[in-house]
Amino acid sequence: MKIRIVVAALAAIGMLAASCVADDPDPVGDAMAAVGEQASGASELQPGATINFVGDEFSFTPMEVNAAPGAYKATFTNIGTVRHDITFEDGTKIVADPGEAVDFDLDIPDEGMPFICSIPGHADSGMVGAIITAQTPVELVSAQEPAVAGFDVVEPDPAAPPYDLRDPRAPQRGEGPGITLVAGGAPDGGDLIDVELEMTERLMTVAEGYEQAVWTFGNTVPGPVIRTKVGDTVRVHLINAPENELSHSMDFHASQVAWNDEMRSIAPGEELIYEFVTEYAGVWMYHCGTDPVIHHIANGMFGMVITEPAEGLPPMDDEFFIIQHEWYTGPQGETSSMAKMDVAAPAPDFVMFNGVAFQYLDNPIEVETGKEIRLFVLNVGPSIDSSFHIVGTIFDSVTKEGVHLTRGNEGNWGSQAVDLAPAQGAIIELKAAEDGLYPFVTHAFNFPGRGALGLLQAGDGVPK
Ligand SMILES: [Cu+2]
Repeated sequence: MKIRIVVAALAAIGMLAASCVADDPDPVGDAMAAVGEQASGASELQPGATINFVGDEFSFTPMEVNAAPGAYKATFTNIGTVRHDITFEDGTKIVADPGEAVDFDLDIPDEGMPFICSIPGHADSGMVGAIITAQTPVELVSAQEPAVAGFDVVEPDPAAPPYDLRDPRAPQRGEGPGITLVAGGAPDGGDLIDVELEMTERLMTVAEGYEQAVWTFGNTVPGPVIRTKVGDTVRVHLINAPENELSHSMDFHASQVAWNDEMRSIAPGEELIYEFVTEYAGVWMYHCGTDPVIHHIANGMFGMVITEPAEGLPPMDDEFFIIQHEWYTGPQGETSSMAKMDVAAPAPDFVMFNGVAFQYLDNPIEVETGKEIRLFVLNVGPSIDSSFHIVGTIFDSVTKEGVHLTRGNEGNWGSQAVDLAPAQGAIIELKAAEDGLYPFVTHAFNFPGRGALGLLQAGDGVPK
């Protein structure tokens, strides 16, 4: 039932018409009609028949096929907007891009067999099914129901590679990997920030002893910080690496563009140009918006755009960026757990700054005593609020989501913690009053012990 509603809704807004094969005027209708015929035929399919499977975000139709053991023809049609596969227990794996229908041979064993979409997150989101025969054991049939029990504990692996420390210094405008500032190079005569951004899938140590299969912008988690000024044109050449397994996309919160144009998903090997003019100042999130969005964000596909006012921010010696996010640990060497992150009350295994739990506790960020420093802080979630606080300091200048607390204001008001819901950002200024250590945390205090704890070190870190 669910699939029909989703298909009808997508067809109504024209998405499927735009993304499906051009030479079939009604690919969705045709695929669904084939499935419908199958369902209305004999209750148990016989060898030699053709079995039609349809996949989309995120289900198979049918979820259950009753068939006698034997050899069949089969077709897998992807009517969704991202790549899917149908993978059977015997190892048969058929991949179909959006709008594609793939014919294949299928041997059904005596006891039947389950099938899933093997793309990370897709089975957890509902892409599971089974071929049932008369001999299928009852416990295997019931095993198709999604598990609701607790999650497995993932043990640390002493052999996991050490993590790569992320340099927290904020880049200057036009600075960073793949980023070029072309003065006067924009179509409107303004400055152009040119960004070459490849989306990759790789292994990364996200906490000591925990190596995960992450998805990235620019091969790092978080992706590169892109710094601009109001009025700049940002031209991003987005590449989905050909060796990747998944479709990906980009959503710049700093931009105002149509969701189904620049933000569309692209398959491995595809590229697109995402161009926008930065009209508003702020600390903006960017992220992959491909379904399931929560998994693509949580598995590493996020980053920060800093847009300064047209006249620029007052210069400051020390500027850093801090991005808070959650990690829902999957098995060692695999992606984060979609099942863990997608519950109503999520319990992340780690909450961390700039991609790795505790990295700035192990490697304190050095600042100068008594000098004002500037932090660009962003919470990318995907689901949990941050209360950003630095022990032993008071924030005297805060610009959060367009609201400004000014240093030296009448009454001398200050700020102790900046509340950032997922996708909110702020510029925070403060100073370390004396030599020593200043821990920074989210003041939601169940999380510093899970990784959201770093240190600012003023002077040599030793109080005088
Ligand atoms: Cu993605």
